[in-house]
Amino acid sequence: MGGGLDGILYPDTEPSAHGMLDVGDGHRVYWEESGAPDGKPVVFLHGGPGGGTAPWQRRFFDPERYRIILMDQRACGRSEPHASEPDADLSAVTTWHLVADLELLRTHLGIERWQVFGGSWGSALALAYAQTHPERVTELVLRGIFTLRRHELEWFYEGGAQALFPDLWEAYLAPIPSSERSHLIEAYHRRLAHPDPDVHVPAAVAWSVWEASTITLRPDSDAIEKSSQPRSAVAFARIENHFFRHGGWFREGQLIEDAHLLRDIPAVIVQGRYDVCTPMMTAWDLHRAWPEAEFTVVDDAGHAAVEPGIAAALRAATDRFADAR
Ligand code: STX
Repeated sequence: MGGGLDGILYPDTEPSAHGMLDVGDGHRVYWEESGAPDGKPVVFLHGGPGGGTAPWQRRFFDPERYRIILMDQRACGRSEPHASEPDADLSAVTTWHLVADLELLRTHLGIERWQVFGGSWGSALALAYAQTHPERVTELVLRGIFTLRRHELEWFYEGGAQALFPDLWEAYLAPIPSSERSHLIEAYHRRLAHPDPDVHVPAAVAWSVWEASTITLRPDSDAIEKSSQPRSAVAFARIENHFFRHGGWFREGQLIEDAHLLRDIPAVIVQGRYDVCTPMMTAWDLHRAWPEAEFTVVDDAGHAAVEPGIAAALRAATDRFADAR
């Protein structure tokens, strides 16, 4: 992914350091650093939850001006133990564990304050982190706003978005018998948690392919194919489903209600007009609650960070913030 972004994003650079940080509860998280060692620190928060990071995500930041940190959240990407393992235990994988992990990583790397950049689930985690530790955040760059309210989850996983993708919705429903289709997140949970790969793999693939095939304005066959690889699909689907069953461990509406805590943090919100996964209603609610944040709607884009108009707006934001201290 990211191949169509030459000319929009920066060239890729290799990490100058990487490691596994012991965050407790038996979890170790992968982190890496690239760009300028004495540059402005930024942390990239990946989506899902459960998506893991990828090298192209470094490319949103000028490698001569930014110290670029990527971290795979608990149990996905290169972090261990991995949620695809048969006996995976997700009891210590919650939003608030991830917020604490970011603080551990920040201090481990000797960083006082950093820019926080996140899209989709990454925007939810960025909001949760910044609302908990506002004094640690220099700027926020957010895309495809997702706050895990009940109606957001119902829209995408319980039946709203089928209005736009009835064909793909049939494949999402396929692993679930009709008697269980009134509560799809719970029905998926029973299959994803099942120890037998013949049960959890097809469910994980159907869940992940639904998401991958609806997040871009036009179908991205590469991304769809990648989303069906069993190891990453099982981790992605298990972790997402686990977070969504629990509403992200937020009070309903918490991330929007608490936006006032962010007043003093310079911020940019980038939202695709045709985002089917996290429709613009949520970004709009956040904009209304937090008018100080710059709000940009990209009129010819869906959800994904790789949509050209979205990528360009994100890069413009990080460029503008690059020399701020
Ligand atoms: N999940 C939205 C999200 O964060 C509700 C997301 N969707 N797909 C992704 O992230 C990947 C691109 C990481 C697969």
